[in-house]
Amino acid sequence: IETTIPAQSREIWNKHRVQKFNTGDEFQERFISHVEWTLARSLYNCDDLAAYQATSQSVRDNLVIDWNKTQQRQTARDPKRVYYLSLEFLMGRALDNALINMRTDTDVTDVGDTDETLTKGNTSREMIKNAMSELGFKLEDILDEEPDAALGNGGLGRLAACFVDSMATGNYPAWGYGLRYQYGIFAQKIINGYQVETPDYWLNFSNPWEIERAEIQVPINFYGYVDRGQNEKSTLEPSDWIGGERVLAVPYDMPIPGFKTSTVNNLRLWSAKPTTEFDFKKFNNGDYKNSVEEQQRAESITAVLYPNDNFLQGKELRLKQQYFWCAASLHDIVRRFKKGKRPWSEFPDAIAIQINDTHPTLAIVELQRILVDLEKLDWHEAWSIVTSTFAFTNHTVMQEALEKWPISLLGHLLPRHLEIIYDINWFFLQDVEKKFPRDMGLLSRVSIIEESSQERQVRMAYLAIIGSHKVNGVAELHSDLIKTTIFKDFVKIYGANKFTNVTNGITPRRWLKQANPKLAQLISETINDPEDNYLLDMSKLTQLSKYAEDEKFQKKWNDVKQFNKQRLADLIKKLNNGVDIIERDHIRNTLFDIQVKRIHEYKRQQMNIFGVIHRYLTMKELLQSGASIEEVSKKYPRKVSIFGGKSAPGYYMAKLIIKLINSVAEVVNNDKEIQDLLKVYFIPDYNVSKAEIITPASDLSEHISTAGTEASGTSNMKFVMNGGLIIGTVDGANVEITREIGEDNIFLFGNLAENVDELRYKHQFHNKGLPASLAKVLDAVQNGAFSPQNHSEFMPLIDSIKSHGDYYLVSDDFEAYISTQELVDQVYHKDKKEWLKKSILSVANIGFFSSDRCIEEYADTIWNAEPVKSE
Ligand code: NBG
Repeated sequence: IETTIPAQSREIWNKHRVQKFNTGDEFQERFISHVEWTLARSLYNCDDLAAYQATSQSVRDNLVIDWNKTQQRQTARDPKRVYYLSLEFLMGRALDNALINMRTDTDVTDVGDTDETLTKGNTSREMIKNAMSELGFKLEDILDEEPDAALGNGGLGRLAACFVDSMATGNYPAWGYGLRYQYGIFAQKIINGYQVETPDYWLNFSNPWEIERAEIQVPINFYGYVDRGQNEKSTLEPSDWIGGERVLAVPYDMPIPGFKTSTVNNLRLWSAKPTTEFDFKKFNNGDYKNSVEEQQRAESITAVLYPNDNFLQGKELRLKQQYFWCAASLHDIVRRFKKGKRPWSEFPDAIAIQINDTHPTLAIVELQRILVDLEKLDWHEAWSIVTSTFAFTNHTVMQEALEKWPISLLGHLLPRHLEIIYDINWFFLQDVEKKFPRDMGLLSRVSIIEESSQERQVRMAYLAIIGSHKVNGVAELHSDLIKTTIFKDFVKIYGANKFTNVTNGITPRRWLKQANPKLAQLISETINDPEDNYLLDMSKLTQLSKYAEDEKFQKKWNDVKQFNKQRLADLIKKLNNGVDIIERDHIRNTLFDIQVKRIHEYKRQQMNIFGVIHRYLTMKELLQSGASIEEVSKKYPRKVSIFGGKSAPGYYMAKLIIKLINSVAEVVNNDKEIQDLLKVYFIPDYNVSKAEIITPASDLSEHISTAGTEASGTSNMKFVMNGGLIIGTVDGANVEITREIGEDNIFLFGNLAENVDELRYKHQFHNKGLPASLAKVLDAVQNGAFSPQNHSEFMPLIDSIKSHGDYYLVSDDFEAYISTQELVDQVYHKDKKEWLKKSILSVANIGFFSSDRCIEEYADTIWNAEPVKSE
């Protein structure tokens, strides 16, 4: 590798080469030096926050050494590189994960001549825990000081975070590219039962996990016009995009350590800065204040994450974010490619770019612009390079989430890009016309430009398909659905091979080892894997099957669950102003029923809370008809219904669902008559670090979306990996989870995706009436049972079912839901052994859902990329 350091100086560099800390003692030395030098503190004023900072800095030092080596190795070997473009990376906390993944030099127990190097399961983390305790700190408290990096909304962003973990673990030369929002997803407060949003200024205490690359400044342009020259040259020729606004993109790098490997990859997040260019015109006009203000506005581009999940809010600033990030990332990618001095035709052999949903679709247009306008390649040659480089993942079939941008907005912000989009469309439609002559309907259906709406719009998903060589969905059902519904015409045009499936996965390092250390320990003991190699090969978990009915093992398994339920009860107590929701002695025989995810009508938290209300009303009826509390408890044994999740700030119905949950909790939790048989709790501010406590504590979790609406879901995988059972619909990845763990081990119910259209149609044109169970619930709600001050408060939730066509089919699935819940109660309380067997068998067979498997599939079938191993 090239360097500007003269040969004779290199010896000195080598002599003073930095080194990792490898022992607890060395860690302590490093820690103290960071307390003194980095934080300018000392023994006399080192609190938990400072200790967190100093620990993170020290761990980061180790990671940076491997980070540098990884980058040097990749530069030297020049393998095909993968770039994962995602507008969201919901990383959560970094320190504990780094402690689990990090390798010290002494962790290497067997280097040999194979590629495999092994580390002991717990060494780094245990070592640091002890070293910290000698320094006077408790590791758990220190870990708790870290704010979540919450640069995402939900599943899509968390998937990207799991993917970077797996790409590093699999030694792929792969970088993530995203935005460094100053404000992540808002923090949720619950005030009088309502969601209130407060800003998440996560960079408040500086971020030890990022490395600012202030020396890299990529200029990004907006607005202006295209100069077509004197003789009005064609838009297919190299064109000049002139004038407009200019901002700088500055990268911040986050090291991403793989597990049991020295590979440390990079997550590069861009931040917007004003240019230092001097605007003479403004200055001469005496408009100094305005020119400063304009410059300051630059920073607003990366100020805030848009807080919508599965919903497009077509704001100009959002489009600006998208272009800013795509242009900066491509500039970086192209610069790196050009260093290799390879011909342009080899670009797709050197680089694969995965676009996470349609948010990065402008990257396709930007690469075409770079190749045609700046590198002067012929249009068609350029386009063939572009389409061989990109691949596109679709994450939803829901109309309101599919991105469309008005022509006027796009053309104003990015005049040259709009021209390029028109030309891409023109050539595409010509091809279609050749293949399917005179099919005007088809042409207008597949055109990138939608003409039918009032404003002409650019359909980003179509542009993404046309600009990519592969398109994938995120679970089998979803990938089938996109081929038969929203992208049907494109299957006709391109053939089915362009479309594929890669079922989502999750990283078992964070979601098993880190979130559930007790279960991880039991597993590694049981399958005799003290070095935790099963976390790399989850098929090893099948060895648990043989203990599924072993009473001693079941007891240990149950003890772990009890511990985790206790841990969640502690968290809830803390969040609930020190008041217990579930009495301590009752935790053991209380079923923890959990639904945590974004609040969305299609995810049907409303059905869950209606189910809770149904249970409550029926319990009260039984009591009124003279039954004793013991008799009631036979039918409805102890249960706590736990909810959590954020609503988009502008999503009225979702916010009303949150309010209803809290109002029901208020009534139910204070009803002495039902004693402690039923409790309801809404956990405020659900996020990644809370999920790590919540997930391991479930007996049952709910994944009950209307069939055909949840593309995959990933929390379903997390819950099962932690020994919880699922109540769910035949939707998203639930289908494959069932296939893997066996249909005896999951509680499925409800209508199938194939029947949804017909059911919706019936609601529109025939009044089907409500099942009695649901009618009872809705009457109670309507009569103010949970809103005595304002009986009509929850009317919109009732109307959506009764009067507006019940789009999410709550009335169609309600009875099956209720009876399946009753079945759950029976198994849980009457046949604990059966329950534990199901739980053990589920974990034994969940290996397929490791994100390592996903990444391998992407690498083999889409990227054509190989790992780069260290030795
Ligand atoms: C979400 C889906 C989930 C899926 C994640 C990750 C969007 C647009 N889609 O079902 O709703 O698990 O993507 O693929 O956020």
